[in-house]
Amino acid sequence: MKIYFAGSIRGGRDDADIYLKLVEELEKYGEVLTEHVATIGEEDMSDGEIFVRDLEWLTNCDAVVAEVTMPSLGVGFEVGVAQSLGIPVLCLYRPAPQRRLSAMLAGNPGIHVAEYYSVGEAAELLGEWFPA
Ligand code: 6K6
Repeated sequence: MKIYFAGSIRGGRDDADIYLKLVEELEKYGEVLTEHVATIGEEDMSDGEIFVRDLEWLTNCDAVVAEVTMPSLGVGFEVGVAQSLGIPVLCLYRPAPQRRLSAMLAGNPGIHVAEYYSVGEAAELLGEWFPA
C-alpha cells in the first residue's frame, strides 16, 4: 500500500508535530511516500522539481491521507487531483470554533472527511479506514 500523506507546507507549519505523529501511524498501513511533509525545512529542489516529483507519487499511490486543518493551496490541489483519478482520499480535520473547513471538502461526497481532536482519535480513524 503506497500512501500519499498531504499536509500544509507553505500554508503554515503550525501542525508539523501532528503531521509527524500521523506519518508514524500511517507507516503501520503501508509505505508513506511523502514523509518530508512532516519534517521541517525546505528541500534543495526547485518548485518545478517538487511539483513533478509529487505529482508522480500522487498519480501512483493507492490512498491519500490529507491533514486539512491548516488551509493549504497545495493540499487542496492534491485532494482534487486524487479525487479526479479515483484514488481514495481521507481528510483529517480538527474542528475549532474560529474556523470552518472549506465547503469543497466538507460538502464533497467523493472524499471521506473525518473530524478528530487528538492523535489517538486520528489513529483510530485510520484503523477504521484502512483495510485490515
Ligand atoms: C520539504 C519539506 C519542507 O519543504 C519542502 C520542500 N517543498 C515541498 N516538498 C514536497 N512537497 C511539497 C512541497 N511544497 C508543497 N508540497 C506538496 O504540497 C506536499 O505534498 C504538501 O502536501 C502540499 C503542501 O502545499 P503548500 O501549498 O502548503 O506548500
